[in-house]
Amino acid sequence: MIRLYQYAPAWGMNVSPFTLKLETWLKLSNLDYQTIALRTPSQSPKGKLPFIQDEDGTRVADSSLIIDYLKRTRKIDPDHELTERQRAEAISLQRLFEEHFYFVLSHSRWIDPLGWATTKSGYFGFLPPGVRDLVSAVVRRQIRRAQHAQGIGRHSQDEIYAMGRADLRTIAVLLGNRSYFFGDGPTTIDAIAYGFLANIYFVPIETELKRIALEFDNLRLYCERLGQGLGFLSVAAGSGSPQ
Ligand SMILES: N[C@@H](CCC(=O)N[C@@H](CS)C(=O)NCC(=O)O)C(=O)O
Repeated sequence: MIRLYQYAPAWGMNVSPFTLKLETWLKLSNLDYQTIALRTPSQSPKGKLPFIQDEDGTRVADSSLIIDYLKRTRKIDPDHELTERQRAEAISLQRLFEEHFYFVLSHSRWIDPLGWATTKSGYFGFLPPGVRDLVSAVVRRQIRRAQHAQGIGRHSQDEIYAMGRADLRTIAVLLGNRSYFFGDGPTTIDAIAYGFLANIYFVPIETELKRIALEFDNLRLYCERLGQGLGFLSVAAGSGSPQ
């Protein structure tokens, strides 16, 4: 069975957009997997999570490279019916989520004081109080540096959230009132979208970014439908509740 290494859950939820993307993809591809919860990414071949270990011991890191590897080795491809144009649109959207929106989301959790209070208790609550303050401050400083190097950390919070709103509006317009981004069934871009959007709607980090996301009803309903369909959200729990 595939061993999927990801972060330990917080609030009962897979709180990394990249690991939730991969877990969603595994579910929509009907592949069996076992999750292994880690507190740090230090075991990963690339120093980030997720990574997988296959039955023969092969280790692959990076959610997209893992998906390519599984498509190849399992001879499955939820994207096989996409046209060239749809593939191009999917890549553009993926880059929007992963290379831009990710940093807005990361700002809302790690830098915005409102988000940080919740992130700190949710991610580091397992540590005793003194150690928690120290460790969380070190990780927060690393993330602040990474955001500065990437560039987003040089903008004001208002500017960052305005960019987030533009990202979400773009995603909402491209989805429209369809059930999936392309065709009648989920493809890889739906796994990516779920990984990121569920990490806003269903995680109890209450920031301006979540308020903005809640303006886009079609995205919220899409996430609830996907989450229920894939068994991440229980129907009885209703909207916004993790499983
Ligand atoms: N391109 C990678 C990105 C993975 C990623 O950024 N993972 C974050 C968590 S959301 C991480 O492990 N960060 C740890 C670090 O940067 O030290 C993928 O698609 O898997």
